[in-house]
Amino acid sequence: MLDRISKIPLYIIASVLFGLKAYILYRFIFNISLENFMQEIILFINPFVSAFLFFAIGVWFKEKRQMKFLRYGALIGSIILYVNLIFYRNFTDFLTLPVLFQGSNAGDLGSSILSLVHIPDLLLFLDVVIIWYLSKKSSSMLSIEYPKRKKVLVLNLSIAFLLGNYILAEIERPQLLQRSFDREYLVKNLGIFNFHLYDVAMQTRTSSQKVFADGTEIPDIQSYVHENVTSDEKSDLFGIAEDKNVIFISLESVQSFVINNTVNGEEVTPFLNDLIDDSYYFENFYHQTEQGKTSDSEFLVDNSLYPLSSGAVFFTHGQNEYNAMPEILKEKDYYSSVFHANNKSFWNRDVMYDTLGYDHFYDEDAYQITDQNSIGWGLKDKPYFEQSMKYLQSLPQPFYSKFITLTNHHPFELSEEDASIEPYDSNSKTLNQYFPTVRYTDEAVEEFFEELKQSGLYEDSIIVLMGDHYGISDFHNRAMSQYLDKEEITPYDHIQLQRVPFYIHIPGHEGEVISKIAGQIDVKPTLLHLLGVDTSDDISFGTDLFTEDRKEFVALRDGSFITDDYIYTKDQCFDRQSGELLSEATTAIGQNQQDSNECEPFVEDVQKELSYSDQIIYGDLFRFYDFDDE
Ligand code: GP9
Ligand code: MN
Repeated sequence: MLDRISKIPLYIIASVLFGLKAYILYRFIFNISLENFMQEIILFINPFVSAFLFFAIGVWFKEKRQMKFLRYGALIGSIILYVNLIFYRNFTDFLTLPVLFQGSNAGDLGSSILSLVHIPDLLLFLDVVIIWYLSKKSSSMLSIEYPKRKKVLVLNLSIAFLLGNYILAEIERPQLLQRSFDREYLVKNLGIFNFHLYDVAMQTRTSSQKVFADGTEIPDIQSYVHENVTSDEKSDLFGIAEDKNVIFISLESVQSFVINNTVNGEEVTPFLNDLIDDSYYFENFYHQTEQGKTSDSEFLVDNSLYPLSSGAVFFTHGQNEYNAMPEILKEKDYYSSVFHANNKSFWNRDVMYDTLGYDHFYDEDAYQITDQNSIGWGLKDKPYFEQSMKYLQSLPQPFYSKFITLTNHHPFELSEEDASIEPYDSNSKTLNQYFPTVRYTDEAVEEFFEELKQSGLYEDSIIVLMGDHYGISDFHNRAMSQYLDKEEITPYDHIQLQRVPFYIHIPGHEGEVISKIAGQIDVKPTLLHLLGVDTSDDISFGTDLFTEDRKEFVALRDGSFITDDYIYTKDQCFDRQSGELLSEATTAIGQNQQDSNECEPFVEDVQKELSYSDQIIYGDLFRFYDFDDE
């Protein structure tokens, strides 16, 4: 037996043994959720790819050292896996650097650690024992002294494997690394070790940016905010909802174009249409999210700061100091919570919600999720609201509770019995299916309103509804132009399609339709003012939507913007009302941008504002600023 094995170099044996162990661990102990066959395959491949990537480095060493490298490599690798396992048993999450060094999570483990160690865990070190034994027993047979050419070949091979793994992962989850949405996804697709490398790289980048900040940047930002953003004027509605509960509903992927619109002759959102009649409804309200999608919209709402132009700030800066809505409301004795039936580490929510000051996160573990009551991304919106009610009723009041719906998420799957309207008919399956799922969410919200009324919570609450971001991307422009009965979707139309519904429903108030331009950045000051909280000392970039004295533009994260009169995007300036192209920046070499560009005066301000917001986040500037003392 040993004879036969001896023909195989030890670094290959180690890769196979270690890879197999890691696979078993991922598949059966970490309980990583697998949604399709492709994910099964990737999960099977990646442990071997990572193991090979590491152990193949051994060929560069001489015999003795090679054996030592493999022995200790296997041991350290196993320890890393094991530490993750212990952490996972307690937190159902994977370790990250901040959690290890600054977070309270790892510290919490202290006393309970013994209960997390199980005797059969020793089996996890079986491969180390085998590798150790083989390397001592028959090191001369198993060690490989390759000529340089072969060493390079092995190296290339391991890189090729890694690349292959990465490409498969990208096909499964486009922009996996740039968007970095979920630790479980990263581990599932790339393995724990590559995930740790990625985490280290990301954290190093973040902390190096922080190192150069010292707080001297704040006065400039503050004076910009005072001059251009905040206003001393208080609206008539200031304090109107003092001490009321706030129920915030984030409507997954709902865009404004479905509101008061029909498909195949049927209303798409009958409930949301009716709700306009007794709510403040903002018809020119834009989402300002980027790659962080829902999490970006949450970030905007709670902080009135912009998300980042790439990556999800929930992930990259989840440990910064903020002055978020839950923290501010805590001073007014509000209890803040989030209801969302998804994996808690998605978008790093578990960590970020702590940072933002939420008291509790009802994640998927709080819900009874079965095959019957879920579709697509998870629990369907109707049972989700229904199951949330008991928790909501048990909360101390006043509360700030955020609900994040899920059913109307790409690829907009819906079971037949849940579909009240027929899909649209175009070349885009995505757009076609969008309408019935939006309708489903509309019905779920209607039922939720009923439940709120029955529970008696309704009267003591204000209910805020907001679309989080677009659901139909530019990729479906052809179908979209067909639906909107337009020849094509121009850059102007594209910006107008970034409008999402925004409602503030105050029971007993008539409300009104408000046409002024607005954005997600404005939600925080608007809500805080309704609750009677003075925000003049906050550093944020939004304005109370009920005051007259407002900032002149709504900036989108890519530098596009909307003013009362103009829409600017891709170096083109349009008339906001008519959509007429007013001027285009000339980019030809030797020519300067046209001075006649009506949008030009705002371009710089928008850039300045976005970069101030970025500075706050990259420099973690709020750690130098004491909001309480102001
Ligand atoms: C996931 C949900 C959807 O928990 O918020 O995420 P999205 O892809 O829309 O950002
Ligand atoms: Mn979303």
